[in-house]
Amino acid sequence: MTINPGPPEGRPQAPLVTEAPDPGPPSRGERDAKDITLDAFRAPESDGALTTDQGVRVDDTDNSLTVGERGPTLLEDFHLREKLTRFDHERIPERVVHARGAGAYGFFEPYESLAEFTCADFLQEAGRRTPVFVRFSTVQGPRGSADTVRDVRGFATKFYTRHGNYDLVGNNMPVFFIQDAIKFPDFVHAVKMEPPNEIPTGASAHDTFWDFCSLQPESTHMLMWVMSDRAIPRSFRMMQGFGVHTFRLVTADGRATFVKFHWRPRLGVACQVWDEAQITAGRDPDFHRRDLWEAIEAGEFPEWELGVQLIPEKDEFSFPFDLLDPTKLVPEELVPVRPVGRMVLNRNPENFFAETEQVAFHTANIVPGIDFTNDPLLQGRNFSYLDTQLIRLGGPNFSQLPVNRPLTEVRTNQRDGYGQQVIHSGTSYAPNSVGGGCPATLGGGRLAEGVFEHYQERVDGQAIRRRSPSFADHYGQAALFWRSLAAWEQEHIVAAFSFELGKVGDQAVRRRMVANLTRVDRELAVEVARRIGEPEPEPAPDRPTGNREAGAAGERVSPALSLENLRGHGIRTRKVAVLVAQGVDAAQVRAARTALQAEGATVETLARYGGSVGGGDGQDVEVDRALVTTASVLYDAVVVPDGTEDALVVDPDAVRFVNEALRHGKPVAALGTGAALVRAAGAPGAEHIAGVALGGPDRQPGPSYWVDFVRLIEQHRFPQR
Ligand code: HDE
Repeated sequence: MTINPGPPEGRPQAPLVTEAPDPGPPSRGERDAKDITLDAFRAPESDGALTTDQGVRVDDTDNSLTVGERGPTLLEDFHLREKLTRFDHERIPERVVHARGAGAYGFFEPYESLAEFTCADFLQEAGRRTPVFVRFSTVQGPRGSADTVRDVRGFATKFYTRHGNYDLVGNNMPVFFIQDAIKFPDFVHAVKMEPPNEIPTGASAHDTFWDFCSLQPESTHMLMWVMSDRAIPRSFRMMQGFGVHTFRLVTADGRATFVKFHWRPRLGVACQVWDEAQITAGRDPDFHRRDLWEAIEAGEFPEWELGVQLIPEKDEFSFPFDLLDPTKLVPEELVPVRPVGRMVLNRNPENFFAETEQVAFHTANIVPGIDFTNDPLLQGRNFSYLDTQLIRLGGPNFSQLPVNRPLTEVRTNQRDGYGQQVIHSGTSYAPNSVGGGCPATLGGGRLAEGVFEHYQERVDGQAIRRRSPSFADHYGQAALFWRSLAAWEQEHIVAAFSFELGKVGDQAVRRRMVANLTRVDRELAVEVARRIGEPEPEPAPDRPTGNREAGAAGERVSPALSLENLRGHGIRTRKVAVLVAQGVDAAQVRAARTALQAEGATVETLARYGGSVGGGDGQDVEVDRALVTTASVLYDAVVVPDGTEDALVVDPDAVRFVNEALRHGKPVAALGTGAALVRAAGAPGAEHIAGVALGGPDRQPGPSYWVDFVRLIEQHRFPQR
C-alpha cells in the first residue's frame, strides 16, 4: 500500500477551538423560548376546506367564473381576483447587498460569566442558552445567484436575549473594503452588476469593481482576503465570522473594554479551490444552502465558538494602526482570542420567505452591556440597516414579524403604519398623565437591570470632512496577510488576481491595480503583471524590497491568518463518493462505508445508472446516485474499489469525475484495479501524488488503510499537487 500524505507544509497545526465543557449534544426537538413563541404564528398544513382570505369556503379553485363555458370571465369572481392579486404581490425587494442567503435557528451559551467585562445579560452565566437566528449570505449576487461565487460571506446573528434583541452583523473576513460609510454606495455600485446589461452576476471580475478599488487603495487589505480561498468557502459551516468593527463591552458601573468578536467553526475552516467553485456554481448553485439544510436535518448541528479580543481602553493608542479603522484587524499574536461561548444551529426554518427573507438585522440592535465605537463605517451602518428595512419590508412594523420579534415585552409609543399587528390601547405620548404616565422610562444607572444607557464617551472636536491620518497605512496589513500565508495560499491569490484583472478590459485600471500590489509585495505584483500581459511594474518607491524578503528578515507574520493553521479535526459530514460498476468488490465497498461512516462522513455509491450493480462476489451493491445526477465537485474525496476497471476506465463521466477530484486536490483512494481509473484520469504516476492512497495487492486492505485515508480527508485538499 502506498500512502503519500504530501509534504508537511509549514507550520504546526494550532488547536482551533477550545474544548468546551461538554453540556451534551443539543437534542433534536428541544424547544427554546423563541421556537415556542413562533407557535402562535405557525399555520401547519391543513386538510380542511380551501377558503379565501376572508375565511369563506371555496367551491372550485380550478375554473374561473365565466358566462357559459366559452364566455368572458366575470368581475364578480372574487376568488379569482384575490388569488391573482395576492400572487402579483408575492415578491418584496431583495436586499440591496447580501440578497442571497440561508438561515437557521439555534442557541448561544457562554462557557463562563463575562461579568468582569460586561453586564450583557446573555453573557452572565455559564451554560445559560439564548436562542439565535443566523443568516449567511453572499454580497454581490442577486437572490437567484449561485452560492459558490468568489465573494465575501455575510454572517449575521440575532440573539433573542432577555434584555431585547442583539444583532451581531458580521462577515467571514475580519476587515472591509472601505473606511467610511459614505463610500458604501460607491463601492456597491462598482461591485454590483454593471448598469447597462446587469453583467456579471455574482462576480467581481469586471471593470467597475477594479476601477473603484484601484482608485481606493484602502481596499487593498480586503482585496487580499477576497482573492484568497476565504472567498470560496467549502461550507457556511466551515468558515469563520468576524464582527469587523471594534465594539465596546460595558460593565454595570460604566467601565468599558474594546472588543473584537470572532466566530470559529468547530469543523475547522475549509475552502474550495477556484476551478471547483466555478464548476459547483453550475452543478449545484444551491451548494451552500443545501449543505447547511442537510447537516441540520441530519442532526449534524453546525457549531461555532465565540471568541473575543479584549483591549483595555487605556491601550487604545498602543497599536501601529487605529482600532477604529475597519480595514485593520488586531493580530491574534498581539491580542489573543479568548473563547467565551459556543453557538449551535439546530433547527431549520419552516418557511424561507417568512423567516430567512424577512429577518431584519441591524447593527444598532444592541443590548445593555454592549456599545459602539466611533468607527465611521459602523456609525453609518447604524443608520443604514433600519432605513433599508423600511423599504424592503414595506414599512415600520417589520419588527412585529415573527422572526424579528424580541422575546421581551415591547411597549413603545410608536403607532400605526403599514401592517400594524398590535391593537394598542391607552395613550401614545410621553409625558402623559391620563395614561398613568405609562409606559415610563426607568432612568439611568440601571444597566444591569437591562435599562440601556449609552456609554458616556467624552468627545470633542470640530465638524470636518477629513480622514484621520491614523487610517493612512493601506498596505501594511495587506502585506502582513500575504507574508503569513503558505506558498500554496499565495499562489491561489496570484491566480485569483490574474483571473480577475485578466477579465478587466481597461488597461489603465489593470496597471493601476498592479502598481498598488507592488506596495503589498513586489513578487506578487510582478507575477500578476506577467500573467495578465502587463509590463513589469516599477518597484514601489516606499517599499523598495519585496515584503516577503522583509518578512524573512524578521518582520512580523501572523500564523493565525493562514488556512494551514485553521484546519479542523476529523471528517464529520465530509462527503465521500465510492465509484462502483458491475464486478465491483462489494466487500471493499462495505468496508469503505463502515470505516468512513464510523468517522461521521457521508458515503454515497455512484454508478452509471441508478438501482444496483452486481458485485464480483455475487452480492449486489446499491447505487445511491447515478453519475449524471451529480459531480465530483460535490464530494470531498473519492474511493475507487477493485473490480471496477473494465467498466469505469471507458466511462467518460467516471474518468472526468476522478480527473476533477485530482485537479482539485482531493484525497483519492484506489484499491486493486481501481488504480487504473486514477491513471486513466490523468495521474499515470498515481503513487507519487500527494493525497492519493493506492491499495496494494491484498484484496482487502487492513483497517490502517482506512485510518490513513481518514487522515487524508482530514487534511481537506492537497493544493500543492
Ligand atoms: Fe452591510 N448592509 N453595510 N455590512 N451587511 C446590509 O442591510 C451597509 C458592512 C452585512 O443577512 C443591508 O438588511 C452599509 C460591513 C451583512 O440580512 C444594508 C455599510 C459588514 C448583511 C447594509 C455596510 C456588513 C448586510 C442590505 C458600510 C460586516 C446581511 C440589506 C457602512 C461587518 C444581513 C440589509 C442579512 C446587509 C448596509 C458594510 C455585513 C443596505 C451602509 C462592514 C452580513 O443596510
